[in-house]
Amino acid sequence: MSTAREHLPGCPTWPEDFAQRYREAGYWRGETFGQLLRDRARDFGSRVALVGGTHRWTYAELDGRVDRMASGFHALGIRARDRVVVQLPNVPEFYEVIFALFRMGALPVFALPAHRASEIGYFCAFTEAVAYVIPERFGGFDYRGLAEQVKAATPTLKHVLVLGDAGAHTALGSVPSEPVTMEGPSPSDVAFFQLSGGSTGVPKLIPRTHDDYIYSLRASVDVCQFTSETVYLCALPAAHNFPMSSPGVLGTFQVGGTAVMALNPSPDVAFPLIERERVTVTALVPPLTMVWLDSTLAKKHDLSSLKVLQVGGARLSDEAAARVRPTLGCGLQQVFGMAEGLVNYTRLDDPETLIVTTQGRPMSEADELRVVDDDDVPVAPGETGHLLTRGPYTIRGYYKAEAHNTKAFTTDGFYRTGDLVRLTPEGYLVVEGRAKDQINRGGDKVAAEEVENHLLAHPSVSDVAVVAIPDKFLGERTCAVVIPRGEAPAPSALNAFLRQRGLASFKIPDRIEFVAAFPQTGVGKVSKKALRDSLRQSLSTPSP
Ligand code: OOB
Repeated sequence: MSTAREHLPGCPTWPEDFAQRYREAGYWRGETFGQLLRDRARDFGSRVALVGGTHRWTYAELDGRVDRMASGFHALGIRARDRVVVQLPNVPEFYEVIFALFRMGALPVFALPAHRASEIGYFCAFTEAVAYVIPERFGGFDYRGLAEQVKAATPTLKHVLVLGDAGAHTALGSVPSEPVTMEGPSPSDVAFFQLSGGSTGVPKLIPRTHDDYIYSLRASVDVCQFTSETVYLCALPAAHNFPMSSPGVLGTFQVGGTAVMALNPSPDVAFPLIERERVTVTALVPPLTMVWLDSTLAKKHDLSSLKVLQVGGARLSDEAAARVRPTLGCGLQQVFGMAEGLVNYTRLDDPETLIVTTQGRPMSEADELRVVDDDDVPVAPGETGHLLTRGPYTIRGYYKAEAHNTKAFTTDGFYRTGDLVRLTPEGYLVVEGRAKDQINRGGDKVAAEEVENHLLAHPSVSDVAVVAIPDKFLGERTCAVVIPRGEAPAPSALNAFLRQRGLASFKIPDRIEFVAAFPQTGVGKVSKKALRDSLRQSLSTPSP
């Protein structure tokens, strides 16, 4: 990557001519997250920014808390560019922590609550993290033990900060201190790392800059018509790119609106919050949309404030899409996005057929799209092909992944999304499938190779291929097809093995099948396509 300027070592950025163009066009305005919150506190000080648990923080309060948390982090020895793995559920403190890190130029690494020792250990080691922020417990899981294990294995990790009872670690509540003045980061600096759904053995880290991400917020709030009257319900995990910035909670802050945190996206938690806080917009993945559509609770709560339900992360069926307005009484917006950048939205005033049958169009006129065949040659209009994209908020490379970047990006900087799409005559995208070796489990992304590598470590596994099998509810589930070494082990033993290795539970195979050999392609590679086809056939045939 000769043209890429290096900021934080290992983070490819945009070539200077592109950066200049994006600045001149007004996409990158030289803003930082620390300043953004300061400006909102000035303009909307007494308005409520965040609601969650027993907290109701105004913009002024949030801004003050962020200053004190940043000073506390500084007192602990955390400095600009230090990496901090943040693994918090949907609590207001999530934003207190990440804005404090933004303000001091330290870099959050956004882990999901579902991640376990395998993922967290990797994030901490790979980024040489100095701190790890966790809740005491969440979803029946005690994170303090996990932190103990990760800390013992990661020499750089100096602090474990716990929301709640800290046990042997440091209480997050004890960190804030009197504000001191700190030099902030520069707008072109990397602000944080998002995680890639990935298709390789280890998750890839996505460096996003203040400039590029804040532009994505501005473009998002514009398309989605967020205003200071917007009340956004954050029901998906706050660390994920969708509820973070499409337009999500950060987009809500961008315009001075109110974000409401739901610890759980289920109707019994979300519906009362919608009613009580007069929520106007929220975002879900397709399986949760089905749960909401089928919930009898919809009639028991006043959901009339809800104007728009955004759905994305995985393909929503046209049938489910058509049910949203009649069932929930709100509009639907389809969102096809990726943590690497590009986000497509159907527009609020689009004809219902476009909203129901497409995944929208790019949010920015500066998004460049190519739909190409296997040889990178553009397909005929309307044909299905690989989606490539480049633009002012799409990364030019993953963190410290030089070899992988040469495959994941074209030489002229287009990101290979791995998605198979078709463009409609109106210029809207329809997601037709996927070329990347990934299973999309209702929005949760599982990299086949990552699970395969873990299974290969089991003494009874000679070879393994992890593939998607169709599923009515999740869209896809994972199936591990195993060639055993000797006698086949019990599937439950293999899954227990994976759990013991600390793999997030959404990556544990839903099904394990044993075979004597894999179907092969012409050149002798495992044909995952043939495997999927034969599984589909055998699974749809009722067993005798
Ligand atoms: C979102 O981000 P990621 O990084 O978890 O996953 C991105 C991938 C896409 O490449 C595509 O394969 C799939 O998720 N995807 C969809 C989709 N939205 C995402 N596939 C079909 N239809 C859709 N509507 O998932 C994400 C990030 C920002 C906003 C929304 C979703």
